[in-house]
Amino acid sequence: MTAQIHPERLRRRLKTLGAIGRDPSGGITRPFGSAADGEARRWFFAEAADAGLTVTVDAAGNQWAVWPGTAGEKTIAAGSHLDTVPQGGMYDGAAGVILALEAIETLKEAGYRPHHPLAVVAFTGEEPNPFGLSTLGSRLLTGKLKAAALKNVTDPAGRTLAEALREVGGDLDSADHLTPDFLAAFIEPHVEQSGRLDQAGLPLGLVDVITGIHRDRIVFQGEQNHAGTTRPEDRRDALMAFGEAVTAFEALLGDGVIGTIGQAAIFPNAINIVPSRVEYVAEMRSVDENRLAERVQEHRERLTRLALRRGVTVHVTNVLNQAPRALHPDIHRLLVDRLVYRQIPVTTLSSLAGHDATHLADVVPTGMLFIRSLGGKSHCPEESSRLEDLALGAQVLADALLVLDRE
Ligand code: HGY
Ligand code: MN
Ligand code: MN
Ligand code: MN
Repeated sequence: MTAQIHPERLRRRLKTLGAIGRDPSGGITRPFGSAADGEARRWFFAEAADAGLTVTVDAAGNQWAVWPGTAGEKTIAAGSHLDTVPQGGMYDGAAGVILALEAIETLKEAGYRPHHPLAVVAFTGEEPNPFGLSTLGSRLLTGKLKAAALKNVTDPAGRTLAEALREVGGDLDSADHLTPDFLAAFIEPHVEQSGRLDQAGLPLGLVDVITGIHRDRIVFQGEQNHAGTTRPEDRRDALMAFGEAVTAFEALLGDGVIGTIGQAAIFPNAINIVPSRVEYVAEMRSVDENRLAERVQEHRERLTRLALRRGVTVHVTNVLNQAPRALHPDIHRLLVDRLVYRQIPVTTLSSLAGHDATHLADVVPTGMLFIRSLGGKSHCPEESSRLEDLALGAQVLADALLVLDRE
């Protein structure tokens, strides 16, 4: 039985989904809770219904498009996320959902009769969003986030997370009853988001470990004062403290630890006032859990010392502390076999991007299939992958689902 992938259907879906939330500069902005996210969700359900799948939303707003099995076994799922970063590209997340849809649809068209239910999943809010909770849907599904602790979460406009979930068919109140126990396996196809496959001239790759991610929200609190009349020795300048902190942060990176400060705000942000407060998020990532913990600790100690010296206060709140996650060897071996079967050279990479697969991997046999990112660019409008690589990825995924279903 061979399922024939339809590259033109892939192209059409990538194009139509890629138009949702795209602005004239070409960047796509589709955070969870936005109108564009809602439009992408409706788009997915329409495409899945066209493919003859049964579509549902769970309490976390995760979307499931299911092809019922014949033997009532546990579900084999594949997918990713539809939401994006601000000014993002059209492949991060979207490609994984579209490839999963294509793989299952071609199996269906080939007349295959699945033993297990086969499902496409689009997880809620994988990216950081106005509610400050990334990988929201996969963490609620697997109990890594407890709904009861999220009752007072709002976006900056004051809209509650509960309302935003209700609007997409979820229900925060019952999200704590979610369980991944109905899943037999999960495979997340995803663009690589770095340049290793492109440099190696390979269309696809596998993943053995997903990076740990540690995010601290940091506030320097100094004293607002006049930019001209306040003597240097009287200043408690939050911005100068921030500047020194950035240099100290950068000095801690390297040797397997990568870090970013991508978001910062200055208060009151006026050209002739000594800044009283700076709020920002410092993020470190590594596949080495101990090394990551050491650098985080050292970073926090340096912040305390420099704040003291500068007469400002520093407040650190941890917003994410995600350990590195190894993926399942059986799923990895299955994907290796399917790449060999398709005569595609096998390479296995670590992922320094975070994924929903991280949260599935300790409760369900989980694997990831990387598709080459041209020039290694991602989280930007220039993100790009070749249709033929994506079609090959869908083909390998369809092959893998077939083998998994027959186990
Ligand atoms: O941040 C990440 O690595 C992912 O794109 N959410
Ligand atoms: Mn991303
Ligand atoms: Mn992603
Ligand atoms: Mn079985």
